[in-house]
Amino acid sequence: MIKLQPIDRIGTISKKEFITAYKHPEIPVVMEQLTHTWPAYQKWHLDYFCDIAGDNIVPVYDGGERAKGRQHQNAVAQTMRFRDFIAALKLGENRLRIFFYNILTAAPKLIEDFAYPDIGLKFFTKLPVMFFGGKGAKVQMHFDIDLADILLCHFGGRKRVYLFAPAQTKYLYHVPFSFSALFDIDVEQPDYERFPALHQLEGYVIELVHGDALYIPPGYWHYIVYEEISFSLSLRAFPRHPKALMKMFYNIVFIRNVEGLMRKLAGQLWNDRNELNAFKKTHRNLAIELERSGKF
Ligand SMILES: O=C(O)CCC(=O)C(=O)O
Repeated sequence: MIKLQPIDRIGTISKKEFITAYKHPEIPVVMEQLTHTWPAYQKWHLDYFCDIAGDNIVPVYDGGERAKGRQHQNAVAQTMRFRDFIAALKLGENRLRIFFYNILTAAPKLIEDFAYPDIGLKFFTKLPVMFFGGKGAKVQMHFDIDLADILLCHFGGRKRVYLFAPAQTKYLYHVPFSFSALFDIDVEQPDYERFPALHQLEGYVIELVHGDALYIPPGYWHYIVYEEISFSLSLRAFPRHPKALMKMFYNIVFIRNVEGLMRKLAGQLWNDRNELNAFKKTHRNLAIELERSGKF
């Protein structure tokens, strides 16, 4: 199996300790009590969301679909009323997810239910986004385009999160011009025949429960399995160091637009080429690494 270590769990932590022990060395951690004083900790259950935002029309994504032809993998699959989406989750729906839903614009009343914590991160308060999924839903391995420090505050049922540091990218079959690994990579049942580099992969795992706040350092890859219907609020702090800031703009402005243009022009050929190159590059680097270490 993939080499995984549990993420540290701490009750509370001072700003100074958080910066020294986790932020600067870029190590993930769960702060168990950070949300306990928020109204959200008591109030955030599915029925409450339906009361506040049940009639909102929400975009939903199909997490079970890979990129096809000219359609981007993260294209909106359909729109529906929020309460109908929740009803579908309760009936067992687990492919459709709500992804990156900005509650500041979509359901501003929810903003009263939490506070930006003073832990040494400069949060961007215009982008409190939420994610919802049903039991069994999976989030494909990816990292976030904005390279932000993320505080993923979790509510509802349990959710398993796997994290991999940016240094592990060489084992992750990164699809060029994207922020994702190859679609078929399943961390829980790795196919080592197709993806031998996964033998080298090392990362972290944690099971989040209601109220947990997970710190995800910049550029970390994540793969997520919803064990039960649940939802998370992501608070983000954008990079401040000029080099990281430039990388963020490069991702958002250059990579994303080139990808969009090429997908329009070349359709499925573009997907096929990038998937092939993800295999080629990963296996070439793996062979070099194994040869150097004398294992090949
Ligand atoms: O929890 C989820 O559904 C996805 C979270 C995620 O991908 C993110 O925070 O970038």
